[in-house]
Amino acid sequence: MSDTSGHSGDPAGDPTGDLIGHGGTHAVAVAAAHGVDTLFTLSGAHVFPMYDAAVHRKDAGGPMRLLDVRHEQTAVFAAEAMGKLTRVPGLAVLTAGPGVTNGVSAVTQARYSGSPLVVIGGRAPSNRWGMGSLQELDHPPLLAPVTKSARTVHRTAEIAGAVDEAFTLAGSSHRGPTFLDVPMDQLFDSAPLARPEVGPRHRQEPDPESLERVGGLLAAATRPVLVLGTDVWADGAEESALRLVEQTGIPVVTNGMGRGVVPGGHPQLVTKARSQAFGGADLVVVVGTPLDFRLGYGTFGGKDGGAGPARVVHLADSPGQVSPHAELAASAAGDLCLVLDGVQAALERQRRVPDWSAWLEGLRAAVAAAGRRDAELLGSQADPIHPARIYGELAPRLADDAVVIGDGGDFVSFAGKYLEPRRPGGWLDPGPYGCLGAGLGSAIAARLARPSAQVVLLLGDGAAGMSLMDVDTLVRHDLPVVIVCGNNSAWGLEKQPMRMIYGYDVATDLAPGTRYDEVVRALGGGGETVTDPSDIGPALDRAFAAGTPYLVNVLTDVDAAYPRSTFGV
Ligand SMILES: Cc1ncc(C[n+]2csc(CCOP(=O)(O)OP(=O)(O)O)c2C)c(N)n1
Ligand SMILES: [Mg+2]
Repeated sequence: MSDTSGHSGDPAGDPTGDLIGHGGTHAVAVAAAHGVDTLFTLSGAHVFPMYDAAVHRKDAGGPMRLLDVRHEQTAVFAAEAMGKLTRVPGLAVLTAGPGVTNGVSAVTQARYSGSPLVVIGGRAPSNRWGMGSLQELDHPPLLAPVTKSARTVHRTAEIAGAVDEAFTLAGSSHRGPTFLDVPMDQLFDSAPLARPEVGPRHRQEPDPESLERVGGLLAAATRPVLVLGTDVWADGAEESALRLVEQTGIPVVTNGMGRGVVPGGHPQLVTKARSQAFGGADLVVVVGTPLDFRLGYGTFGGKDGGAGPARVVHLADSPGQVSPHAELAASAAGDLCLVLDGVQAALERQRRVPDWSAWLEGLRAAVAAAGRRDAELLGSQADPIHPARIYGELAPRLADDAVVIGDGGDFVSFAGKYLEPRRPGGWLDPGPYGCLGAGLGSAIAARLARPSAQVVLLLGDGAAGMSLMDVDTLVRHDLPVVIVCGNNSAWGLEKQPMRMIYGYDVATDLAPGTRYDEVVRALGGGGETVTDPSDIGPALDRAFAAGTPYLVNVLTDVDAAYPRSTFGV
């Protein structure tokens, strides 16, 4: 790398004691103060000072890692995944115009998933604004609807404060993406840097009366279910949640990054019997996830011998997250550690000590029956391969701290059904925005965030086409990842619904037997194609041992559709 001496990010002392540096120096110093260790990007001159600052960083911690990718959406998906896994906002830096617009879907995904993320965009220089300089686009109006804040920083001296605000806002409940862009002339220009103080995260206190009411509802319930979602993990409330679960004996269903808070195999985890649990419940307490299509929009109950609908309680990390459309018996908002501990204390103050053991036993029997039904497909000898067989082979090979990433349609739905994480913070799915293409970015971030853990990326063959070129990034940065491609030569999750609605399908077929493993080999990784179910296990073993990015391309049965009861609308 050559030293661009005229633009060095080396902060120099000045007589006032402040550091002087270009705008990139300011932004990188503040990001580092917020705990960022990696800057995800794809090269563009508008943002060169950010790179210069990262490589020449001299303050505590040394250079910041630059992770350069092959498509800006991968940079943003990687930064989003970094935010989810580490609970420190991820940072993506995108060049002006097309760099920023290429990142918009991933920013939107972060918005819907409540992922802490900061995106810094380049911007055409202010001294040429309106004259038609290269890639001149006013980004904030495009980004505003999908971010917590989107603004332009007009002066070098304002960059540090603006970046500090962007990180604080992105990392505060309810978390999400923030965006700022800096005109090129201001980013290259120098000014004294006054470092902002990074304070501890504000923890919002929930209203005690609301918690008391939730305690009362729980004490009165005979068939309650607790749902734990992504924000339980994001708020660091996994221990509070598990304590509440184990001390009360309540049955639990998890979703999103709530998966693993109650470890797979735990006697109170009834996700495998969720339709019996939700159908038979008289009270459903939903924590840290919206009452969206994944939870029947917050309507539960009514299936237990004519019993009415269940009462619903929504506990959220912030008031704006309490779903307005559902009829709620109670709700509370605030830091979820405080909320969950507060609910437990409120329940302990109730005179009635509920006993839900019979209700739990019934659900456990349903879980066991579901497990017996699953076992058949997990061991399927079918030819072509049934996708479930892949999970029958993968599950016993996963360590407790494995990070599992899903990017695809039916293939990922099967993963959700058959894989139950044993620890929280290791499950990355697309969340309610459902954007295909996050896979390689998420895998890059997972490898960096959890250097010694298994990282397994589950890719539909359709989804593979959206980010597979970034295997090149894994290879260049020496980031080994196991990739399993469920190759049914179709956009399967669309093929089946279209057949159901019209009796035929179009635009849902992909080429049969495509050698996605050869793509990975061509990019410097390894891989193989599997057509016989008994070859899946040994292929996975080779993938875990490879020490390079390795894709196991499993040709599966296109007609083995996921048994879906909802299409999400
Ligand atoms: C960016 C984006 N484009 C389109 C869709 C619609 N979509 C949802 S699932 C799916 C099919 C995915 O196919 P594949 O990855 O091969 O998985 P399969 O369902 O075949 O297992 C499509 C096209 C989407 N969710 N996101
Ligand atoms: Mg497919």
